[in-house]
Amino acid sequence: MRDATCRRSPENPTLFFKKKTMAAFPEIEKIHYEGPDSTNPLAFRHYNAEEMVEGRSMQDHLRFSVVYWHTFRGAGADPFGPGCAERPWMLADGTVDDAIVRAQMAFEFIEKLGAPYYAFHDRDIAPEGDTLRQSNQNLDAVAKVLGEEQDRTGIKLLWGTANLFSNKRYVHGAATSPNADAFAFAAAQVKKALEITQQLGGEGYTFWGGREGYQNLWNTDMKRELDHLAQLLHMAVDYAKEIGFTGQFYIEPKPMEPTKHQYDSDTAACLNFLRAYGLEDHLKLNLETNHATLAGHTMMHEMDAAGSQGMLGSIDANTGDELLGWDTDQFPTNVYLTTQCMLMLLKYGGFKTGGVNFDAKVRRESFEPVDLFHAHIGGMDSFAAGLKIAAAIRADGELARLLQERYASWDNGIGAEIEAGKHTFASLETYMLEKGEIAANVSGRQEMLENLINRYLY
Ligand code: XLS
Ligand code: NI
Ligand code: NI
Repeated sequence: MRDATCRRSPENPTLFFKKKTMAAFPEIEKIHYEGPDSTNPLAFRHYNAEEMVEGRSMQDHLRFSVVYWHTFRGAGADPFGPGCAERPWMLADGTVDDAIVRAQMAFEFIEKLGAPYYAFHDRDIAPEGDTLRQSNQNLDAVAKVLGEEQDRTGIKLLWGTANLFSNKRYVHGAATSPNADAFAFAAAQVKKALEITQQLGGEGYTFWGGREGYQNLWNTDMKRELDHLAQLLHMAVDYAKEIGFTGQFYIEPKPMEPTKHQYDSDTAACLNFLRAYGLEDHLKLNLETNHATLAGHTMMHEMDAAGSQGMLGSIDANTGDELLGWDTDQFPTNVYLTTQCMLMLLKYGGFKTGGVNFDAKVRRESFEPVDLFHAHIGGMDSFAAGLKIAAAIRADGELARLLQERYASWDNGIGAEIEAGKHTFASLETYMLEKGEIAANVSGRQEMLENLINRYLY
């Protein structure tokens, strides 16, 4: 095996230099668009970066991003066994040198795939040291290389974030921990992660709750924990201002896992939280499909809920397993789903700073490096197909026309008057007393509309 011959050992201290020149995917060429008739599994059939859709290139619509955590740090561990994935960058002994090699290999992957963005947690890119100071130095060393790789390839950072959930110090949460020192450590970590994100030109910064929730209300002061979470976010907003970081902040809803209840459980809960604490002008939502389904919603619902409030920022593109009840974070391959996502995105004007971020992992059984390509190609093609179908639905206009028609009673007469604020309970009582009964209701025509959508799909 290629890996084995390269393993660093006390007898072979020069391995680092060898590894540096090693390609992680020597047998894989750059992935190209070959069109819908292609049968090449390592080619795009729908994602054609330069192709124009609604006056914008596919690349600019979709802004695909590869995540560092699942793709370059995940090895397929599950509750029943350790990771078993073959990953050329996991010769690893956890040093900064290894992290640097991994960074270079990560960029080889993203470049061959042709995704324009990536995203990371601080602890994905560099090992945590024995002290905060050491961890920060490790981050600086790897960030320097990431910067060089960005310059070399033109790949950009969609967003950065801090891992405030893996280390045991965060066993009770980070910002919402009963231990004030955990809050302080989290604040220091976010400060540094923000600096690194800014240094790398990151277009955003994401807060996902991690362990910000509770397992048991008997030991939880909910109000105090929510206040603290808001305080941490305000500190981040203040610090961004101080250092001139102009990227977009996001909060990523998730209802449960790892805790049984997370405070940022869904779009509605996040919006309420942001507004209650005066944060609504500073954060938008980063919505993830599998989190939406865990919350008992569809992704389309979450995107509409956020978009309708001007809060749709970015999406973590993945999907759950229909038969499993947890966050399996699989790659999205369902074109019905991607069509819904792209319809919502186009409806709300597309991404400004966000992107289609593949917060997704290959399943444990897909343990060969090439599976990472298959997974991302499938996700990108599914979203590209979804984009084309969504654009066709919009160009045709039939769905929009039927929707408009359904609300026609609001376009003039009493509906228009109510919308214009011209009525009160008293005046509506008078209106109804005179009229006696409402105008006839019309069928919702769900089945017809579902058939209409299928017309664009097949
Ligand atoms: C976990 C989250 C996480 C965030 C980033 O479920 O999706 O990966 O996207 O912290
Ligand atoms: Ni996510
Ligand atoms: Ni998830």
